Amino acid sequence: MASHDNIFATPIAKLGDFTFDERVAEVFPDMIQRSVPGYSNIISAIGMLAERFAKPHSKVFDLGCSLGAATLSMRRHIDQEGCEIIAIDNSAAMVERCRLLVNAYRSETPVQVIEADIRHVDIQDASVVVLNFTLQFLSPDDRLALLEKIYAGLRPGGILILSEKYIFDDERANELLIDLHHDFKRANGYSELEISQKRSAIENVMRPDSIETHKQRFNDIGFSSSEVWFQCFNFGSMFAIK
Ligand code: GEK
Repeated sequence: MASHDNIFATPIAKLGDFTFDERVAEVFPDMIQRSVPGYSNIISAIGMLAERFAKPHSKVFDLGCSLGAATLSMRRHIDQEGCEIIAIDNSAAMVERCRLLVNAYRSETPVQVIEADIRHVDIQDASVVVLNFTLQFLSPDDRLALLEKIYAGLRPGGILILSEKYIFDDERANELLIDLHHDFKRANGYSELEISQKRSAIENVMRPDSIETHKQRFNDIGFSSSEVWFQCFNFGSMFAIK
């Protein structure tokens, strides 16, 4: 059975900023399932989108791959000669486990798992790029620079899939969606203490954008179409097509 996330279950005297260390990597599948509404649906649909958009002799990038859930979903669906998946994360603990999981199954589509900072990697000849709950951890300037680099590295007709936590300009709507997310976590067995300690730890490392900000940025960069294709409470996923 997968390890249970109880990282924030007991009072932590000095709450540090959240990091993707050994402890987090160990419980990650449990943590993300119980914390991100719609996570499994999004993972499945990323496979379906990759099946449509992956092209022969092109590259598919999974940026901030963690344990490779999106990579594995895409690998199950892609059937294109010469197509290669490149999964990247800068957490050594995640990359080590991701390699084990990727190597546990055989497939015609090769996967490279690379330990690197996605702000500094080369993106070229891509038909699909996935940022599944990763962009939100970068600073606003880095977000724009990364999205511009992705746009430049995508083939015409290529797709970016961007899943994020959102904020909403309407304060009442924003509060309601945050409350519903907390209800979701309670329903999944997280205590009040866990919810509030995780919130404090993550607030310093994660500053969400609104859906409008994402759309405007896609437009300014030059993507020809973009849309929200999934939303549950304050979490969702968009695509942007070059
Ligand atoms: C999934 N996509 O399961 N460079 C590389 N990796 C980074 C960087 C960076 N600059 N910043 C953060 N990360 C996954 C889930 S988790 C989302 C993604 C979450 C990595 C970080 O190490 C972590 O593994 C991942 O981005 C974010 O489909 O935990 O909420």
